Amino acid sequence: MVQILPEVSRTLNEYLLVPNLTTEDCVPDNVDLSAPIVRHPVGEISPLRIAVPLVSAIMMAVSSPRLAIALAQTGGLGFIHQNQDVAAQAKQVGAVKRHKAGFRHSDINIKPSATLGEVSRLLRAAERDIAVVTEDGTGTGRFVGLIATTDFHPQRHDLNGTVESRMRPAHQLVTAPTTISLSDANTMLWDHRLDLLPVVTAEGHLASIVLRRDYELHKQFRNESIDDDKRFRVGAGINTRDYRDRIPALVEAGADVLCIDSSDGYSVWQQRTLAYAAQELGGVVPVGAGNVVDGRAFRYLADAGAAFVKVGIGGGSICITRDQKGIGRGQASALIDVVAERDRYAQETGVYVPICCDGGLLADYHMAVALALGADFIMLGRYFARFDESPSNLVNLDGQMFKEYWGEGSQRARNVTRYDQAETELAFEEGVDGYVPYAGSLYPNIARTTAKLRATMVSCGATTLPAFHRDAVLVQVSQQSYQQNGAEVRLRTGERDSGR
Ligand code: RVP
Repeated sequence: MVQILPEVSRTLNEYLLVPNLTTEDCVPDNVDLSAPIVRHPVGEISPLRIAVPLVSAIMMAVSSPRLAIALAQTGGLGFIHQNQDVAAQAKQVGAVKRHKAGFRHSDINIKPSATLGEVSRLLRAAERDIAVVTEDGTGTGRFVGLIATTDFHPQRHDLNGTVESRMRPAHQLVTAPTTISLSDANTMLWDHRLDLLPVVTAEGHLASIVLRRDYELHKQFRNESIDDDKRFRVGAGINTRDYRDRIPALVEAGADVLCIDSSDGYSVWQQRTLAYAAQELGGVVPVGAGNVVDGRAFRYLADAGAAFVKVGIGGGSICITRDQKGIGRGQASALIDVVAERDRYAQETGVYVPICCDGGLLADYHMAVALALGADFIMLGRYFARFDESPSNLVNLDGQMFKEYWGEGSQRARNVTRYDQAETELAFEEGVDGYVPYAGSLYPNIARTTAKLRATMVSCGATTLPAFHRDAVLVQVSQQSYQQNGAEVRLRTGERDSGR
């Protein structure tokens, strides 16, 4: 007979946290947000931990090497997507592992033939003061010069004039060769009083840039996710079809952790993939599995050896799985069920299997609710897609800046392995293709989000995530509260940070 679960399916949006006593030591600076990523004996430390419990979604529109590097710098972890051939994905993983900290891919570039008006708009949108001029306007084109907001003024210069007419040309600038070390590059920044040092190949092409701003930021990166050789940590998605080829290539490229990328992880295919990684490859790299929404599926994957289990079906901002297939569960209900099983499993077996809450987090405080409900770390797509560091295009729609963002189940991504569809074609879509409001660079956003998480935990009297799991008190909100929260107040200036 059909089974109907007694509980209503609830989302993270339906809960609020009730403060606990805050004591003298319970201050934001004392809050430790570090989290385990992979399974470990109860009472011991996980062999892979991160300082900030945020990881990027295994998606084309989200997890590029650039985003993974920025996220590792700030203490999180990026997962390079598997919706590409094995060699291409391994190359992206290798790019993160080989990245020399401090050298960054140039993202604000313009052609010499562009107008001053265009470069002015570009700089304003990106909140930057300086753009690199390359022959083709890309981050690897022939280096032609630099143009800064101090090089022109709308009242003095015709904005229809070219960038070339006001830029500082390459032959007048200090540049560095690609063989330079970071410490020498930083010395050049100071010796020559530069804000930006272009690193140029022997053929005259831009290789990377070193920013004075990053030198200052670097001192703040006390939380970097790095391995024993001081290389950035990076994760990668795999699937249940070509894992025999993909896993060895990703391990060879240096991936620190893998995750089976699937919308429904409660399958014998995942069990076989995990068994292959454990038996044939001797478990050289931990493999997470998912996604699941109940305790039965958690236990199945934990028994199969999953390093962590990812929770969430149908809640992603770009996801239409619930409409298309009627499959899914509210993220709060799913977490409550899976967390209870994780804790039972730990008691019975002595093994703690971390839980990743994936998708559908619409406000920063939803992360706090998910962690309070027992999640160990959070996977986010829409959140990261909005930043400079995500790989998608920045577009201007009616004067407002957006980044493109599309689901892995959309026609644009056609991730047939994630949705277990036929070889190359999607019979139907499970995701949409759209835009998310542009939110600038990842660094200040992560700082703001983690400041909020710390503040919430302080209010709840917790300075570690295990204490937060143990002590948090949550309450369900009523329909009436939603209506009251929605009461509109017209703001005097600008927009407040909505946390979205
Ligand atoms: P969000 O953070 O709400 O944007 O959700 C991201 C998550 O949504 C991903 O980690 C993945 O689990 C899921 N996803 C990705 N593509 C699709 C889809 O096309 N339906 N869903």
